[in-house]
Amino acid sequence: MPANLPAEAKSKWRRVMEARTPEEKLEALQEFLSAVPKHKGTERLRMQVTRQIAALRREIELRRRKRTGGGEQFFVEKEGDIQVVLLGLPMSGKTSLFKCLTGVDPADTRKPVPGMKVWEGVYFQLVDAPPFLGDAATQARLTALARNADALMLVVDATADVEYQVTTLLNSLEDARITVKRPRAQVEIEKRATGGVVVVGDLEGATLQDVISLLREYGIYHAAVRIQGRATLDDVEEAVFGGLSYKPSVIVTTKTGTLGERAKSYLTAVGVPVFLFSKCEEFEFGGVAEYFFKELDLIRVYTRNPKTGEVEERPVVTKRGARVLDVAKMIHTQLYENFKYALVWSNRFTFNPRRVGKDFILEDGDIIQIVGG
Ligand SMILES: Nc1nc2c(ncn2[C@@H]2O[C@H](COP(=O)(O)OP(=O)(O)O)[C@@H](O)[C@H]2O)c(=O)[nH]1
Ligand SMILES: [Mg+2]
Repeated sequence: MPANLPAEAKSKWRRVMEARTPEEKLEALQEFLSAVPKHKGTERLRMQVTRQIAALRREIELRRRKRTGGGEQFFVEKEGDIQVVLLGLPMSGKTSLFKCLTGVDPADTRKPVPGMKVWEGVYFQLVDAPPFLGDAATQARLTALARNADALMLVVDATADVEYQVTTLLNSLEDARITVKRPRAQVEIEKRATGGVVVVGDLEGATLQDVISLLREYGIYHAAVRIQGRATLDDVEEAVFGGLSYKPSVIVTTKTGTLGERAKSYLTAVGVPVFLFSKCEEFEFGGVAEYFFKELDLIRVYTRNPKTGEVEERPVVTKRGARVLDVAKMIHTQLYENFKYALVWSNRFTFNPRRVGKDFILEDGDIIQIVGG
């Protein structure tokens, strides 16, 4: 990573951060890039900045077209628990897969079309997206759709060139700083007006003071640095240049029940789970759903009606680590405001139910009854 950047490059990076328009930013990025020395240690940074410049050029082009009435942004309001966008080249089988899973038959997919699929009480909102075309405008709109989603299904025609299709999709996502594989560490830097530098999460081989000094070199004096996993100083520095956004993803191959050896070995190297779609009734959506659910670090909590003793069929879906009070808030503000204690049924207890307080941490499958005062 960008070890030992000269002071000149660092000060040029400040100009990038201070840029207020895409045009200003583009110019500042180009100047920055020319100030970065070329050696092994800066290879990744240079590649990243090059991609950023390419993405920005596309954004500027898109804006220009919009002004002349050329296009609009794609956006699908989230419904259900997990939003999954289907991406693929034209005729790759997106709409067939979408129809199979949701029962919805889109008449027109020049705009994204949503549908719902339930798996074990979890509501997946699937979005059949327009196809990836070669043009920059479509690409920008589709990656914006992907960025807003929780997870992605990359749909590829197994009777055509699999490697070409997957690399096209992955390169476009990468240009938009979206990764389909879980990074070792995820670092997010939120700049603030006051309060100094605060680190939330674990550092590896670095101290808070190291982070403070590093950020100061980039002209950042106040920021919240949030880390998932364990981040090195390099990971933090990479986040200064715009962090990666992780979207759990699967590849779905279509139109045949078998894959050629070439396609198989290529897909293995890509390293995301692969599912075959040829006959609708044989498609293993359960495997896809379970993978997303796990990668997104979610749990299901079931609520029990105190009057009838019945357990609601649809669980509350929330992040692992959620406390009783967080779930109370999600069910009803009244339950939250009048909270006294809760009863929890869980197969990890020897005796059920257990009476717990507001900070008790729930787990997948727990049943909860909230008692107010
Ligand atoms: N034989 C076969 N044809 C398929 C399969 N999935 C899609 N197709 C066909 O491939 C074409 C493109 O499919 P479609 O779902 O519309 O692709 P989209 O453009 O990605 O939405 C259509 O003619 C489909 O009937 C499949 O599993 N088997
Ligand atoms: Mg389609």
